[in-house]
Amino acid sequence: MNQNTPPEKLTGDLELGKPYTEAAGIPAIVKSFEHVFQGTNLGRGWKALVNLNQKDGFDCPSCAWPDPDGHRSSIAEYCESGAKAVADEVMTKHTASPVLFQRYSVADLLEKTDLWLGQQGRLTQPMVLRPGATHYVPVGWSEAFQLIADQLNALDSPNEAIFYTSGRTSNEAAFLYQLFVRMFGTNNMPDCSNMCHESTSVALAETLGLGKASVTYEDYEKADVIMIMGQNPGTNAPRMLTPLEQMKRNGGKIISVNPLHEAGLLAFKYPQSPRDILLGGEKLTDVFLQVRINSDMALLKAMCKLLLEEERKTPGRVINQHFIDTYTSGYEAFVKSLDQFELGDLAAQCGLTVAQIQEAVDLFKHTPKLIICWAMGLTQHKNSVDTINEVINLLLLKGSIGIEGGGASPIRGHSNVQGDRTMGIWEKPKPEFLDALEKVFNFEPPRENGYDAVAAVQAMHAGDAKVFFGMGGNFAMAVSDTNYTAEALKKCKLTVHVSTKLNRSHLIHGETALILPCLGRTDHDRQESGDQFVSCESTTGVVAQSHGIVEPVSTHLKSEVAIIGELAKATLRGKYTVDWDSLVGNYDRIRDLIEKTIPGFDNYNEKVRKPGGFYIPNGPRVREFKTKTGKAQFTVNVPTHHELPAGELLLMTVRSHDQFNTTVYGNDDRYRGVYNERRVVFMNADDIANLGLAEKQVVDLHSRYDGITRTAHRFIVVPYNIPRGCAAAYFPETNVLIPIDSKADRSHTPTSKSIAITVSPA
Ligand SMILES: Nc1nc2c(c(=O)[nH]1)N[C@H]1C(S)=C(S)[C@@H](COP(=O)(O)OP(=O)(O)OC[C@H]3O[C@@H](n4cnc5c(=O)[nH]c(N)nc54)[C@H](O)[C@@H]3O)O[C@H]1N2
Ligand SMILES: Nc1nc2c(c(=O)[nH]1)N[C@H]1C(S)=C(S)[C@@H](COP(=O)(O)OP(=O)(O)OC[C@H]3O[C@@H](n4cnc5c(=O)[nH]c(N)nc54)[C@H](O)[C@@H]3O)O[C@H]1N2
Ligand SMILES: [Mo]
Repeated sequence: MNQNTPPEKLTGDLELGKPYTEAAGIPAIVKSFEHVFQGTNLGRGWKALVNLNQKDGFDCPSCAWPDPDGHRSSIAEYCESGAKAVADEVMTKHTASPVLFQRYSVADLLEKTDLWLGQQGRLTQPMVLRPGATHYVPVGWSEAFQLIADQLNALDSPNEAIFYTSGRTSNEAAFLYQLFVRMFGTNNMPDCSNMCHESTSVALAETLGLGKASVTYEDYEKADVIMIMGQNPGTNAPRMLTPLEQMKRNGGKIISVNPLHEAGLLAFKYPQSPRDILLGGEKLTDVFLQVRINSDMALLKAMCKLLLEEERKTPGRVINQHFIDTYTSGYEAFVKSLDQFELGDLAAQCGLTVAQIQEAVDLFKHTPKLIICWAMGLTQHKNSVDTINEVINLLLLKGSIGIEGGGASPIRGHSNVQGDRTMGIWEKPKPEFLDALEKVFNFEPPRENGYDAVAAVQAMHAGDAKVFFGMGGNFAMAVSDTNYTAEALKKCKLTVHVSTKLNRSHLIHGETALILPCLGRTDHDRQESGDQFVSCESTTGVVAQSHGIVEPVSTHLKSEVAIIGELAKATLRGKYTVDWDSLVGNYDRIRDLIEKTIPGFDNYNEKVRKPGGFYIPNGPRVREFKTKTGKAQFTVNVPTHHELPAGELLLMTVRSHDQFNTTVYGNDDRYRGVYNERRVVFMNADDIANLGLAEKQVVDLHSRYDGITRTAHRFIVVPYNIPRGCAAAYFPETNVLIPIDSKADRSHTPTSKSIAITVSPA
């Protein structure tokens, strides 16, 4: 039994049904309402739903999908996942108040499932776990700040502290947070991006000069072809299905590249369209390429080879030579490198035929209006940066960057993960950013790079870092190698979490631990100058305001901005000239400072008040590429071929339909036909037979790496439509299997989607 993971027990109630062949529709609406109203006070739940993603409401905390630029549904721009995330935050039947912590010791709470922990409701008061204590007890805010400040100031170096950020933190809080951390003296600011789209940020910075999407919301509807790679939008970005449906109605085509036939890729019923509900929804995918795990680079290379062949057949119609000559560099070397690869070999690596790949290429060979979308299926492998570079090679061949209806579209996860980076939450800040901070705030920011998420764990483990401060998130469960990470956190002098809900990271603690409860996205935020709003940046780079509307569950909650302000005052003790109280009292003043420091935020306070917000400048969108060569960069990348020994499978760790990252809403994964159990492993029926296993057999999963075997106990075998040699299971339960130093080259993202495992009867 692993002591730090969710209990490795089975519910004993697993039911298997048929996987869905469409997403949304009536079941999703019903589910949304069930989730909002179950366990909530009716008025709060309804109030929250009608204000979700409205121009004067709050930004949905569930994902970073942008809101439509123009029309918005009058009921709500919501989806089932958003409704669940909102319900999770506004739920009031229970609260995780001091009574809960009095009743259960930390050891008792560790025995509970993540589902149970989340169900205890919102945290209501700051809590402290003193050295050697068994229970968390209430603590006053000022004592809590003093305790943190004393520990921080007692460190031998500011670099012994780590300041993590999850991606829900607003622009205002993020800017203030990084300012405080840099004034304290370190760049140790790992964030959830390190485990998420870091490979994207690295690849796009190398190739396009900006680590962000080059498309706008309208481009999705105007595209001729959208290729969706390694993403499950039906569960993780359901509002994306609305423009996809619209583009299909406009005659567009969709190619899906995924080892699984995810429901949301197959067909969609718009939950707010009576036509869809009566007549059935829109078939979404035209060509489905069921690739093996991490064979996407081979697929993209095969596509590029086929495009070049097509160009020979119809010169001038396939490749945009003018774009290539004017805006790119490295084309010749790239084309030459393709000669090393045989089409048949590349297709075989993917588990596809050349004819299947040709069918996809035929859809976009004569149009540049091609968008490629991707998410975790592309970013969490060892060679992810190279794979994403290959995505860009294809788009550059077609001249699809900087045109209407075309471009690169990483789909970000957390609702403000992109904004947090823009605000400077980054362990590798750009010199220009630090120069601006120095000028505006008259101090010398630290210049050396800090720890990313994996390096932070290793530093704590080695005793080089002693204080862990988490602004949101659930670091212990999110990062890889759960047991190693737990050992690392337990070595700390102090662990602090600013949180809305109870989670396992509060229970895997340092010598002293603090939980600081904060307002969430839905909560009304009042400060000295009156009601405040915050702002967030979507995946397409729109910055818009978010205004909480429900009364906070407890008068003890503080906003993240207020928490940072108080902490900065206590720690820095007037060392710098920032008037933290004045900034906390009126967030407009923070936005004024952001405007002074970060390019693209001119007239921030005015522009952010416009309904729908504003787009921040984006070089690639206007064909300005701030790369080393000043041009968009073709790159030469070599595909990795996973030749696994007999008996091994390549495991990808994915999200179920009933979770938000480490927050488990329920034990179902409706779209995949799994009910009442999360400890399942999806396998190909032939692999099950070959390994001498049977449907519903209970097995252990093992990964062997550098001579160490890691085991995740008790998973139920579920036969599934997945390529041979591949397997899937849910995170965070499987994070025990991923070695801490198994990470992507250059981006250091844990390899959560390619872990070699063996399976043995439990
Ligand atoms: N409801 C809900 N919404 C969410 C989240 C949530 O947990 N719940 N999380 C948010 C966050 S932070 C993020 S980052 C996003 C995540 O959104 P996704 O990236 O959609 O999330 P995953 O479940 O990790 O799904 C990865 C998909 O990639 C596929 N895949 C895995 N390996 C490969 C591969 O090698 N190649 C290809 N082509 N496909 C592969 C899997 O089959 C799966 O469909 O969602 C955000 N939105
Ligand atoms: N094996 C495996 N591991 C993965 C992944 C994977 O696909 N496979 N995905 C990775 C990805 S993409 C990501 S983004 C990370 C996610 O990593 P994190 O961002 O660290 O994790 P979350 O589960 O999103 O964090 C949930 C907690 O955030 C707190 N919270 C919620 N809202 C707020 C708020 O408004 N303010 C504050 N202060 N706290 C709040 C709540 O207390 C809740 O318990 O996990 C990564 N880990
Ligand atoms: Mo993410």
